[in-house]
Amino acid sequence: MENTPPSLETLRSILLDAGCAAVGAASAAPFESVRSNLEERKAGGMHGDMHFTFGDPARSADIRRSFPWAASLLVAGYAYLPASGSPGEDNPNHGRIARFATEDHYRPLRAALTFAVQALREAGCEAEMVVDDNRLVDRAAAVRAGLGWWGKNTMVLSPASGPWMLLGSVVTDAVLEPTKPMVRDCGTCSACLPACPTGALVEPGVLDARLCLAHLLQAPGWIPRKLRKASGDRIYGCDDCLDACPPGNKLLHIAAATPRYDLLELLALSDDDLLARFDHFYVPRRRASYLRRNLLVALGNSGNEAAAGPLVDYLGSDDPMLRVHAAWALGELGLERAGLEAAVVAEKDDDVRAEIEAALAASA
Ligand code: B12
Repeated sequence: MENTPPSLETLRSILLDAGCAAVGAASAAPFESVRSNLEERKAGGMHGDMHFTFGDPARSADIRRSFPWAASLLVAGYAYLPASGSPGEDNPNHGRIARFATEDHYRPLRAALTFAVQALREAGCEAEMVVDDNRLVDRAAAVRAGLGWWGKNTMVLSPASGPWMLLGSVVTDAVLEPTKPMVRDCGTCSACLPACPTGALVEPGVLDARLCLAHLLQAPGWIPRKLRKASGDRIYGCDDCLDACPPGNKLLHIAAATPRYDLLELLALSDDDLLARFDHFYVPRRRASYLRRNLLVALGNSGNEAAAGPLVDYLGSDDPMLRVHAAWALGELGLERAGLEAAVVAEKDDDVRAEIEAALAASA
């Protein structure tokens, strides 16, 4: 077995040939400010009860706690904005999915990183792929490896791909020559801050996940009533702070329009089919009801009267969360007052009843 690790140039070629847009290397030393940032966000409740990297900040900010042999991080960015593709027909019954999730863009990123892992292992090195994993804050690795800079929307922005880049790393014991971090920032631009529909970017570079639609649409539980309208036609994810970001926005002019998805058609799928249709989404405990909840809210915002029948059916659901969101949607649409009135009388759960009453008040 050969003992010289492949050079960064060799690894870069492997990753670029496999479709990555940007590659760099960095030391695997701990990320001190990341740990304190994670702890501060958590202490202030801004993590919105997420675990992920917030579960154990000391571990997520120091990759050597997971891989004691780690010397370097080889970091890659995969630009996922599609240059072509046909947008679905735009009508009020259609919803959208954030661009990172219209298909499984992590798959090609992981495939590319696997080639780099193989090259390192063939040279006798330790190498493990870490992508969207709780053991590493991917953006911190990317900034240190010179792939981009911290944007005020908290995204890592790259000169060529703006915020439209997924990130992943290979942790290795090979000592790779570090790439120079980018000396760049957003300057006076803060277009993303007012663009957030819920004001979740509370300061430049600071996101309160309790308000972030991308978080709420993938979190368990009820979507807070005051944020449901702002959720608009979203089914999963939110791109507003990326769309508004000039390095992101300029690329939208040359990209395909995002596909649209028929809300009623999706709602009619069985749990298994709905989960299979979006098997690359993060869905808590793989419960299809969280996707249904999002569809109900989008229908409430659709203005589509054809939603009335299916929504009334959901007033009789065994799942209190679905009764609540169906009632809200009917209230917003101003439809089926009689159905809502009957549901108030039948409802045994106090919290759900309060929501149905609010829906009746909204539809009055
Ligand atoms: C938890 C998580 C979320 C949460 C919280 C996001 C957040 N901002 O923290 C939720 C569910 C809301 C989310 C949403 C999205 N996510 Co996400 N998410 C993650 C995850 C798993 C961990 C992120 C994390 O640890 N955050 C912790 C906090 C502390 O980090 P931070 O907010 O980035 O904070 C940094 C800045 O504030 C900076 N900073 C501190 N002070 C200051 C001051 C200024 C002025 C500035 C500019 C910066 C700055 O330092 C902090 C770090 O120390 C990573 C995957 C991973 N394992 O890393 C993906 C990841 C960050 N997500 C990603 C994506 C694509 C998204 C979405 C775009 C998806 C979508 N379209 O719906 C949205 C974007 C929303 C947004 N503006 O962040 C990509 C980002 C790629 C990129 N180019 O940046 C990642 C890296 C996944 C991946 N492997 O590609 N995500």
